[in-house]
Amino acid sequence: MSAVDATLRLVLGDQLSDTLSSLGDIDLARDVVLMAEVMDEATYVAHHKQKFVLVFSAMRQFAERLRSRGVDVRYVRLGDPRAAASLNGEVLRALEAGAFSRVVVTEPGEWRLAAAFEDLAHIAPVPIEVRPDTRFICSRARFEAWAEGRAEWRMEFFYREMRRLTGLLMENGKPVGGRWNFDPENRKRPPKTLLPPPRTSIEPNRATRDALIEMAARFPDNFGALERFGYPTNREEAETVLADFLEHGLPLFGDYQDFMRAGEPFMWHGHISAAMNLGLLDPLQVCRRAEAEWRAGRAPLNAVEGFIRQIIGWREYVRGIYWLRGPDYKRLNALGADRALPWFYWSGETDMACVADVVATTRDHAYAHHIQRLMVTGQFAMLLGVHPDAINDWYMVVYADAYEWVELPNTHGMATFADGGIVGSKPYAASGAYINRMSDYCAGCGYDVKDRLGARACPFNALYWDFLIRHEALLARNPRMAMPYRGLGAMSAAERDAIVAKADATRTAFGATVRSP
Ligand code: FAD
Ligand code: DLZ
Ligand code: SF4
Repeated sequence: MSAVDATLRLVLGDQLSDTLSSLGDIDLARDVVLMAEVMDEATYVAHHKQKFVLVFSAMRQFAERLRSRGVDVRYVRLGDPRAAASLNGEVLRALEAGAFSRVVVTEPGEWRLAAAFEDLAHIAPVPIEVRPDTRFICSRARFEAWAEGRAEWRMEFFYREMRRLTGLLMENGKPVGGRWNFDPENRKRPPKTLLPPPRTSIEPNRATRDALIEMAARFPDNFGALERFGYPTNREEAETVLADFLEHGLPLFGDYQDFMRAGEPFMWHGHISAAMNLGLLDPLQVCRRAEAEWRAGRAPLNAVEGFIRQIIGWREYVRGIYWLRGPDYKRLNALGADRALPWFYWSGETDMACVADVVATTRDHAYAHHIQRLMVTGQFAMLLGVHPDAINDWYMVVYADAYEWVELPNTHGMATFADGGIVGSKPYAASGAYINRMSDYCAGCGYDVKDRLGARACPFNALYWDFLIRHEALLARNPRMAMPYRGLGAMSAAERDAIVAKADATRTAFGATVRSP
């Protein structure tokens, strides 16, 4: 073999896994792994400060991990004066610097980069081989085959296929416990005296401490605070967080997964999405560990099934939808939403106790749990009529686990119905009563959750009914919306007018004005 048979292997910032397909057949004697911190990735959205620290600290440690195994790593740091702005630029620079016969990369997590790698293939002097991302349980081809010929792509049916495929919580081809889904048991309100388990916040290691100082200086104006950074940045630290969750969080994960408590960001949730999306935890292994907790009698089935469903169900499903629907998915705006995002989504300065708490948590931890993202910030933006681009941008910016393959279908599909029903069969629209039932926010809020039209009426209430009025033509025939539309039907014309006026005044007061095109 000549030197020219060497392969350049590009590893992206969210591909920090020992089992990565692009590394599988590495030749330690010849090949070079390229990892590059580049401005294009740092700026295509204005990431939360904690996401920078997380990604760059984790990338740097992964490079060292590879080196310790004898891999020749070409690592380019942000700020290197020779560095190119883009990943493609770095690949071309590496190809100029060494003799390689091909470039191998695992498929990226966003259309944006998939298109960039296609462009690269046209200009690079050697072939570019893009390999499937085998860290996901369902390949893109398998998801396409599942979706083919189905009128609706509901997660629940996809999830059952994933249970059969993985054998998780299955016995003799049937779901353990006789049911696929234990969600009806998972909507409880914890007693006030029951405190969520204390969380393992990882003490920043050397690489993370350096990144904390560097990123604070590089990106001082980005959203978010760094003081409470506690993310795991390597595989061992991620294992510690997972073990802590399995022991202390999982047993009650199911019961209280939909509940929100002021000042308690993590409740009984895993707080593992950022590590999993980077590749520090393997999703199937995480699920097998959770299943083992049930088999050992340490966690009940409703918790373990609910948790596993989030990963082999929702996580795999949203990725499948993202790739299946293509880059145009992002441009859907089924509800014709055209408003600006209120400034308090960034500042947290609002009298709405629920929104203020979720924004504060988001600022301090680059995290909020699912129901906070869905039913507080997400659906409130939908009720206001905020343009999908503004909402997507916010979700991409503010969370440490944000990558478009997972953020977009959740935001566009689940939280705001901008996709018109591809992900969800109906919008997740609710009045303040829902938040009152599923949180302790309203008791400490300046607004009155029981009031619809008064000066201190909970803003969700008029906006909810106004939402039903505005989208009557689209939604009233949806069988799953029959109940709310019966409620609306019982209102007088004067009541409806008063709701519309109150909702308009709320939009104006909150700065949710019509965006210029
Ligand atoms: P847990 O509640 O402990 O759940 C366990 C794991 O299941 C999570 O770590 C995650 O990997 C997976 N999971 C749970 N729900 C979902 C879901 N709906 N879609 C995909 N995976 C899921 N998740 C992201 O990873 N990145 C995002 O950018 C993102 N954006 C979101 C935007 C909106 C509007 C909504 C409603 C949800 C979004 N989610 C996103 C999904 C979900 O909210 C997060 O995965 C979850 O809150 C992460 O916290 P956790 O690890 O404590 O999850
Ligand atoms: C998120 C991120 C950031 C901030 N920076 C880099 C980078 O400099 N180099 C890199 O390879 N990856 C980075 N990433 C992760 C990528 O943005 C991610 O691979 C794509 O968004 C695809 O999911
Ligand atoms: Fe949120 Fe309304 Fe409850 Fe206040 S009263 S916390 S605004 S739902």
